[in-house]
Amino acid sequence: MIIFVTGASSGFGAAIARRFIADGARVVATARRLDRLQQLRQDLGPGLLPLELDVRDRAAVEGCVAGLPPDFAEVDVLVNNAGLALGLEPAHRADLDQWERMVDTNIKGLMYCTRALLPGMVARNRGHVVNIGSVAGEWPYPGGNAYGGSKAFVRQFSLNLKADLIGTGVRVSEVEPGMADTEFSLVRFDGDADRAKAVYTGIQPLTAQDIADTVHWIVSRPAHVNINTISLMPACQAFSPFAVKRG
Ligand code: NDP
Ligand code: 8X3
Repeated sequence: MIIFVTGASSGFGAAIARRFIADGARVVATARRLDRLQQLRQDLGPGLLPLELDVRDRAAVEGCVAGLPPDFAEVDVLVNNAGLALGLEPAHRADLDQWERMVDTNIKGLMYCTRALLPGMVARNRGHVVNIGSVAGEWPYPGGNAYGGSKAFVRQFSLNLKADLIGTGVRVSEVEPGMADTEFSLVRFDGDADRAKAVYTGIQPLTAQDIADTVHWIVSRPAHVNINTISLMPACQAFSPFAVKRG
């Protein structure tokens, strides 16, 4: 089995790469930080192919997929994991550049990778697209604005992909995690390690391994079973009540 993972240099993506390599799969591990991917290759061996890729670059995505070496070319599983949240400001103060970066990465990057790899899967009558959404795509929270919007796209796009791919042997799944301790908050708060650490202080968040196990379970169901959506949160997380401003 050949797995193509975006955002494999950290967090969920790195854990997903490890999980599938442990199973004997071959993994195309992509991200912008090639040094991290090369370290992963040293740890995990030649079954992992590290490739530098910025998913926002449409031509680079197409070139990367078209140029895969024969041993890694017939991709069975695409895990669209690369993504990020930037900032937690309310919409009227948010940085429009950050909104654009989230759209370019979480939405457009995911579309580019999907569109590049799907034709091969359909032609082989075999494949699986696993998209990493978020609970933020289903439930609003203050400051979630464009991030939550981008993940709502991931949810609906995944369902619509499944509608298009009926009868092709290609499955589509979406995973919607809640709070998980990765570099997510470090990125969201622009490298402010104290602020990022505070997000997970005094709680037991999900781990990258939890998400890797979930993706692995989804992919290893029998071919006639399509897991549409999985939403998971740490036990300590729940939903907000409606906010009511009085006076
Ligand atoms: P990390 O910050 O640890 O990992 C994010 C990964 O995305 C990195 O490998 C990064 O690699 C990659 N990435 C970011 N931008 C690009 C880009 N333009 N091109 C290619 N790769 C990129 O966070 P997580 O592992 O937590 O995040 C993974 C996914 O899970 C994201 O889509 C996130 O939105 C989602 N998620 C996270 C949750 C959490 O609480 N942690 C909860 C719900 C969803 P590099 O910088 O090297 O390019
Ligand atoms: C990340 C999950 O709850 O921090 O997508 O927005 S949350």
